[in-house]
Amino acid sequence: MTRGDVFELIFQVFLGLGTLVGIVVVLYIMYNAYIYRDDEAVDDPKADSRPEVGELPVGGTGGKKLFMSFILSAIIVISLIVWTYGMLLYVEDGPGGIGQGGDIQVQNEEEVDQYHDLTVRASAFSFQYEHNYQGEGGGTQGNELVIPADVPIATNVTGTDVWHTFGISEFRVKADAIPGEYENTWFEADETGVYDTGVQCYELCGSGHSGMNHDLIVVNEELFAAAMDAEAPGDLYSAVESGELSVDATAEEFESYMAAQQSDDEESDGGNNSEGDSGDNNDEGADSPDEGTSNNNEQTNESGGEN
Ligand SMILES: [Cu+2]
Repeated sequence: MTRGDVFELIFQVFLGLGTLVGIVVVLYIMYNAYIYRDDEAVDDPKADSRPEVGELPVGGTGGKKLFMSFILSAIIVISLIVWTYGMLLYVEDGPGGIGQGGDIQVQNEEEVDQYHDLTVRASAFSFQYEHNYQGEGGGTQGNELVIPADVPIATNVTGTDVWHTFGISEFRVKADAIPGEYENTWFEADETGVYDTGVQCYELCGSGHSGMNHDLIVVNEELFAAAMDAEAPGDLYSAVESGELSVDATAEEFESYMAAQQSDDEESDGGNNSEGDSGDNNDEGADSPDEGTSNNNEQTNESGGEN
């Protein structure tokens, strides 16, 4: 159950019970208003039980109804409190306790490793994030956060300069990023997709605060595992962000994307110079090939000099 599911359920239960209690109370009021109505034409069927001004209405049965309504309300309210509190504890602890009860502590990175298969350490600093995937295949990412769907993710949040707050409103998670403190929490994404400005800073932290929001990419578990195996969550992020891979792509599609990327890199490394040269020569060399060549050399020299 995701954090969103919990809050949705709490909302539904309160709405349902509130509606039910409201209907019962309103109907009972209307019923009483009808049978105790002031009408000469009808006999007063409740003459004996009609309450007097200043008296506690006993309903003719020694206060039984009053007592019952009090007990019933108490049962409803107390069970709501107990149940809701339990649900909120689940929100803090997470499935299997990976949320660590929202503990705030000072700890080192080795301890973070032990939490769960996937722990993301989010470090906020003015005015960026650094996302560190703990565990096998992990590594450090910049602002780019890509996660698998339907996997509870342990999150450990800290800050390195001023106070920030790491938050993903879509998945109802928020944790303060305070220098020297590590706040544990968790969240789970139930749907794949690209969430525009999904990761935001929720603490006014300085002039760059409004720019501290970044897309969150949620992919299927298989695709994410493939990216972790290749130690390339960053490549997966940019592949999805640029539209070259869908969030529901398969591991094979990711592998062929990576292979294509690599051969592209090799091609551009090896072929850039010759391509560039021939292009320039064709354009400029139509009138006078010598001029074109000398221009090229000048440009090369200039840029070399600047560097
Ligand atoms: Cu901020």
